[in-house]
Amino acid sequence: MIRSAICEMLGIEYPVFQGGMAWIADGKLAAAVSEGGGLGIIAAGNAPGDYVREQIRIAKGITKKPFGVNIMLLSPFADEVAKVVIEEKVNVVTTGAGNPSKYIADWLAAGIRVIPVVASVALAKRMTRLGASALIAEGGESGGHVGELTTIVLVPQICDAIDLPVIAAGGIADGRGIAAAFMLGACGVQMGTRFLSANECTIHPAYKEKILQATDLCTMVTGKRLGHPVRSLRTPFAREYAKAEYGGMPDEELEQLGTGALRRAVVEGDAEKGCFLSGQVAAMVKKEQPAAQIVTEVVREAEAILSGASQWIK
Ligand code: TUI
Repeated sequence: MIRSAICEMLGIEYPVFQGGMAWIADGKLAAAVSEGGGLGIIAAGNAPGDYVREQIRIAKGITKKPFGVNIMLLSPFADEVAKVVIEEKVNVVTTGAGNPSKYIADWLAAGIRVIPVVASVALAKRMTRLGASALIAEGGESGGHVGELTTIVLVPQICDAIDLPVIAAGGIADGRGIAAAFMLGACGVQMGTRFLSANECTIHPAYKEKILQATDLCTMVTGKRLGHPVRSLRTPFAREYAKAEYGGMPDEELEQLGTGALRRAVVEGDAEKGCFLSGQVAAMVKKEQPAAQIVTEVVREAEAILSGASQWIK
C-alpha cells in the first residue's frame, strides 16, 4: 500500500492529488476524487469568491473527506478567494501561477494546510521559510501555466533543497509515473489531464473526445512572449495564437485574442476558437471512468511496480 507522509498529514488514503484545473475542477469532481481516497481540489481559476464558496459547499454536501481549493494567483479575484477559503474552513489550499507569500500567514492562522505549486528551487525555499506544509513541484510537461524545468529534473532538486513532503506533478498519468515520482524523492503525485476523462468531469464532450484521441505530439506551449506560457492541445486556436505571438501582434491585441478561449473549450467545445488545456500525457488517457476508479487504478499499478522493483537488482 503506497501510504506516505502526505497521507498522514492530510488524512487521505492515497497520495494522489487531482490538479486544480481552472474552469474544470468543480466541487463535484473534487468530491468524487476525495471520496475515492485521493485529494480532490476545486479550482478557483478566474472565478469570483461567490462561485468558489458555492463549489466548496457542493463538495461538502457530497463528501466528509478532506479536499482542497486551488487559487490561481493571476486571477483578479485572488484576494477575495483567499478570504473565502478561510471563512469556509477548507482543509488544504494549493496555489498556482505565482507567489502566494502575502496570503500564507492568514491561511496558517486559520489552520489551513498550505501547499504551493512551485516550478523553481528559489520559490520552494521561500515557501518553506513562510510555513508551507508541503510543496507541489510541477514540471513543464503539465497542462496550463507551465514553468521551464521538466518534472524529472525539478523534483529531485526540490527534494534536495527543502525538508518538506514533495508532491510531483507534470507528465504523470498512471502508476508508472507515480512509481517514477517516488524514485525521484516525491511522496505523492498530482494529476490533472488524467482526470479530464473522469465521468464526474463536466467539460464539453468534444473536449473529452479530443483528449481521448490525442497523440504524443499533440500539445504545444503558447504565451511565452507575455510572460505566461500555457500548454494546450495543438488546435487551430493555438496555432493562430502562436502565429500572432511571433508575428508581431501588439500585446493588448494578443491578450484580447486569448480572452475567453478556455471557456469556449470547456463550455462550448469550440474546436476552432477554444483553448483546450492539456498536459503532454493526453495520449496516455485511454478511457472514460469514474474518478474514484482512476485513483485506485493508478495506485494499484504503482504498487505492483514498486513491489517488483527489486527485479532490476541482481
Ligand atoms: O497554475 C498552474 N496551471 C494553470 S493556471 C491556469 S489559468 C491561466 N490563465 C491565464 C494565464 C495563465 C494561466 C491554467 N493552468 N499550475 C501551477 C504552476 N505554477 N505551474 C507553474 C507555476 C509557477 C510558475 C512560476 C508558480 C510560480 C512561479 O513563479 C512565481 C514567482 O514569483 O517566483
